Amino acid sequence: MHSNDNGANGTITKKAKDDRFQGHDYYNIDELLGDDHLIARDAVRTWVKQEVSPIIEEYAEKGECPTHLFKGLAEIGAFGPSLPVEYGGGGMDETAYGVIMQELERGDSGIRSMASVQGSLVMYPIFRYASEAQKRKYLPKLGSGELIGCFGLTEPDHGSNPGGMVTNIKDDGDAYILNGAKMWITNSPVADIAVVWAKDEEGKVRGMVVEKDMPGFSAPEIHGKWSLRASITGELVFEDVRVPKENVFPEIRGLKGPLSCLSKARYGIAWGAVGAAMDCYDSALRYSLEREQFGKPIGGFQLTQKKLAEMITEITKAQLLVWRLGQLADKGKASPAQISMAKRNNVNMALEVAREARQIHGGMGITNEYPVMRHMMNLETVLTYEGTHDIHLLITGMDVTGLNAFK
Ligand code: TGC
Ligand code: FAD
Repeated sequence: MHSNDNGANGTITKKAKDDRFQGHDYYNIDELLGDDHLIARDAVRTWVKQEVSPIIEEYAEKGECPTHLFKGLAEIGAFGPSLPVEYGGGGMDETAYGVIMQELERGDSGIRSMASVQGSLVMYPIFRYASEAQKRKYLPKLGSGELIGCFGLTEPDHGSNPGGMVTNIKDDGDAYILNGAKMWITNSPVADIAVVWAKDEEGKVRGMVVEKDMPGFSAPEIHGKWSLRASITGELVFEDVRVPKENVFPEIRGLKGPLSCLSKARYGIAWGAVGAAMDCYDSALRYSLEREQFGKPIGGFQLTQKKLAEMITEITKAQLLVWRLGQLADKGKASPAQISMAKRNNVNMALEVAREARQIHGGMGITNEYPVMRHMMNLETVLTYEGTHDIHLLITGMDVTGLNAFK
């Protein structure tokens, strides 16, 4: 695609140089997207450039979440882009949701996490499983960022195997009494509400909305993360919390409740990871053209070109994977196993790209002058949360063999 890039004397023209950095759309995937997708994509890209890029290194270094961005995220429609407008969403399709996540994660995985959790793990379960009264009570305020939510599934002793959870509810007249603890919960210390999954007296997994002021509920922060440092993570602790029965999702029973929400969020992560990879590639490509060693740009060395060529090849394959996944999702035909394949492939791809990009930057690659080390550290979390790399492999394995490696 860059065959006409050389000037008369074989040097790279300024225009060709600029063209090289247009979102790295090597296979003209823009042509496969609708106008509404491109408008949403460009609006979020601009917002990220203006609001996220100038501050993100500082927040990541401090280990602090830029909570002031919640409002802006709401304004650009990042919370529940594919949920109906009357329930606080954006009324767009799944592909639009995907490109929005891609652009947010180009900024930072933690910023994409803020939106993933609010839209896919808090608004989506309330939209799908709560009573009409609960939907009306919570969804518009979540969509506008007036309320912040979190999602509690993982426990200290039950991560990959959430079915083993011990957090439980007991019937007590007009309320349930909730006891237990959740671990590694994105946004929990700043959340107004938590969507919590707990077992009832029959051992069935139930979902419910717990409000931060309910006596017996606390959400201490987890400190010491070297990854996703601009995202706040905490626990959820429940000590005889009285949860009114109207806060408990009336119909849904079993693990398919929370797992259906994970499908929604994993889909967004598969797109998001492409954004993080693009940002690393972009930085590495620029650096390789500017940085000179042995009297010429390091981009002129074959080993650097190998790295860059492999990076853009893998990014392009990942773009095509999520583009097709988006089509399937828009028809309601994306299976959980297809989503697992895309989440696993694309996050791993992004991590590999980040590592290669870090090498191209040499020593500068470990500093906060460039975004690659931050992306690389973030992606270690992304590889693990929403189902680890190996859990998604086993989901694919189960899908293709029909044999369940988990039982
Ligand atoms: P299993 O018996 O296979 O399934 C139980 C029921 O659930 C159904 N199901 C799904 N439904 C919708 N979407 C999915 N992805 C589904 N996966 C399974 C399944 O059909 C069954 O339905 P039914 O009607 O027969 O009852 O369950 P299992 O206990 O054997 O577990 C399987 C396994 C290991 C794949 C599952 O537990 C799993 O995915 N584990 C990984 C846990 C995980 O991903 N945790 C994520 C926590 S949240 C998080 O990380 C948020 S990070 C947020 C951020 O900051 O961005
Ligand atoms: P474990 O399940 O203990 O796994 C440890 C290792 O064992 C992994 O490599 C895993 O792949 C491997 N393993 C486990 N079982 C098998 C098996 N059957 N076969 C082969 N290998 C196996 N959770 C939430 O509920 N809400 C959130 O908002 C949330 N946010 C998070 C934010 C951050 C920053 C992090 C780090 C995690 C977050 N999580 C959240 C939790 C996340 O989903 C879990 O960390 C993840 O599911 C893995 O669980 P675990 O850490 O307990 O690891």
